[in-house]
Amino acid sequence: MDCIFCKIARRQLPAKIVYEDDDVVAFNDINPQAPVHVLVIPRKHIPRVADMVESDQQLMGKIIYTGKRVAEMLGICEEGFRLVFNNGRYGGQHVYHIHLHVLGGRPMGWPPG
Ligand code: DGP
Repeated sequence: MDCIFCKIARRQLPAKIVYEDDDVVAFNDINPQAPVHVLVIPRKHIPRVADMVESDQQLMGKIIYTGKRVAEMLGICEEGFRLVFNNGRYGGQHVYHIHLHVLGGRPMGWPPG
């Protein structure tokens, strides 16, 4: 699979991995938008939220739970943090392997751009 996030998950491309298990991998974003900016991905290649199937529900719940655990590990849980899934072109998605952005360490504005 010629996908950069699949390659990071297989350790064929370098990344600063902060957590991994049999299902998910969490690593620092290469272009951080906040003091903490981690991406949580499933090892399974799912391109977009729009491509999820019913049987992906538990895995995607684990992605969110991992985001919360990463926020705890990196000390941003109490102040607050943001979880984002960009989906498709208008949603601002650039890498077509589903990923959860975990952003924190500064106050976030709303609405997003
Ligand atoms: P999105 O726009 O939602 O598809 O976010 C993709 C994110 O992936 C973006 O914040 C930058 C990050 N990114 C892209 N390529 C790499 C890479 O090779 N390594 C790492 N660590 N992050 C990457």
